[in-house]
Amino acid sequence: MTSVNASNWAELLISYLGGGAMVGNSVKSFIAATLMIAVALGAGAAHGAVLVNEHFEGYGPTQLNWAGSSDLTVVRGTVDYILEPDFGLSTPFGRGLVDLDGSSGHGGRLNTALFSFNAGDTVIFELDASGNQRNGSPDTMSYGLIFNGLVGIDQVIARLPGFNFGPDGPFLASGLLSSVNLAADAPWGHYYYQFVTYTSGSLYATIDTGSADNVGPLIDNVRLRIHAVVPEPQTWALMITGFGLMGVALRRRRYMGRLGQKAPDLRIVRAC
Ligand SMILES: [Ca+2]
Ligand SMILES: [Ca+2]
Repeated sequence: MTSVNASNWAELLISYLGGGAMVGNSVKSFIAATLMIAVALGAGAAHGAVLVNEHFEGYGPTQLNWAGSSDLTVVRGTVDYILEPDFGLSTPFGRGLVDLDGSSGHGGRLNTALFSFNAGDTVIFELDASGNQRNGSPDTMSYGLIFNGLVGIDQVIARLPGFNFGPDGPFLASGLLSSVNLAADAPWGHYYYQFVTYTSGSLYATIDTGSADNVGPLIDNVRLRIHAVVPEPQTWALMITGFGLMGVALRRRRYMGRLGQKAPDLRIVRAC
């Protein structure tokens, strides 16, 4: 079973690392404007990037106290790389998986590298995880993203077995972390975060466990993506038209002002 306290989920999202704060409605319009400007300035930078796509395949036989991969570095404790069916463990995704609690009595933590993002980017972090499959005691697993200071995020979605959050926001947050308690027989499930940034910054993803008996949660399919916002061609046409009309309106207003007359509305200006 996955144990999550729904009532304080939002609180967990925005303040787990401290310093989080809700953004008031009055600021939302400013945020929207900032996002719009960011989108406009982002022209030509259209791209999407899969930064981490680790399925734990192709690393050979089982390696206890594994050194990690180029995408996921062991930064604390140890993890085991498992090639099924060793130890009776299995994954529905290929044959390779990772036991977050290695063979040293110190559960492991895996981090990705640090990646930068721009305002308006969409960030998606996800992984699959199961209980330890060895009739051991339940294990905690924490996973999420750590920011380089306070970052503005919006449209936050969090999905995990039996629980859905969002989309909600905006929030100022220094990270998004979830901690779940996985029973030994908890089946493979999907753990997912998605949000849009409205400030630039950098982040890394982290996965760890509090397990310390060499029998920990199992993980597979760790993915991190950051997609730049790419306005559709018709959106660009609309924005350019909008800017053009604003210019016309301003010029018209100045002209009419000199004549001492009330400026007409935009629709009349267009008719000129
Ligand atoms: Ca795999
Ligand atoms: Ca182990």
